[in-house]
Amino acid sequence: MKHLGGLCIGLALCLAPASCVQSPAPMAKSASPHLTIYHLEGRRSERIVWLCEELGLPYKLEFKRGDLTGSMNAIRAISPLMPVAPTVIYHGQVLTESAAIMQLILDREGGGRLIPKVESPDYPSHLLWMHFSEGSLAADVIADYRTARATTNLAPRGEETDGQRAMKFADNFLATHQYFGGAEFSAADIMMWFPSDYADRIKVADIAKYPNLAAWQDRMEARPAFQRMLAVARPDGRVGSSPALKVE
Ligand SMILES: N[C@@H](CCC(=O)N[C@@H](CS)C(=O)NCC(=O)O)C(=O)O
Repeated sequence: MKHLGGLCIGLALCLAPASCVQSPAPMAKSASPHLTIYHLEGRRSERIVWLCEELGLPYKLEFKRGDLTGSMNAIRAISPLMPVAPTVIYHGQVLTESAAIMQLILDREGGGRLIPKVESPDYPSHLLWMHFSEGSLAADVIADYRTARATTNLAPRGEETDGQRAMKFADNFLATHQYFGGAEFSAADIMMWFPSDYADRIKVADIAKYPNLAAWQDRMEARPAFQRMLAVARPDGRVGSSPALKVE
């Protein structure tokens, strides 16, 4: 993937989607967004930024560029008992859980976009993947990672790990579907991208072994809204102070 323009972002920035990529001028006071996304570079908070960019919704992004600890301190200040990314302030309410935040935004502001019609055959799959992304894939991949760190042995003698099994299940679905929402791109794709990419990033699963997932990831990363998300949410093409990711 090639991406990322030279964009400066401070600790707090008001963003008008689409218009922010080249020159993220702060929004006028009257247009002050009702959504503030507390963000860690390269983490799940990118889902909410990506969603807003897909929908064309304004938002304010809070993070400390290149400083995951500083970004986390800002999160802790508003959500001391559950300091995780994403944490958002939406119409004055402090909320966590990316799927719930996405659902809320879609219910209130999506106008039917990015969710298949409830009566359509795609809706059950969309729901499955919306929840599988955190309930199984992310959970299993992160459990694998912790096991690997604790034991220096991810799976005895080539056995499939739970994270790899979850990757295979997702890959198999994409053999017959363009998107996790079925025929059309949906919020389920936004939910699934993070753990699929993360599994490869933290070496729990080699994405090359899951060709349908790999091709789908490329399609996701080519979306203009995804690129706009990267430009504002990973302005240096890297995660906190770690080396640059996917930047050639
Ligand atoms: N299920 C939650 C998971 C949130 C979460 O664990 N976020 C990570 C970043 S990707 C985090 O903040 N980790 C910091 C920590 O757990 O201390 C969601 O989907 O929002």
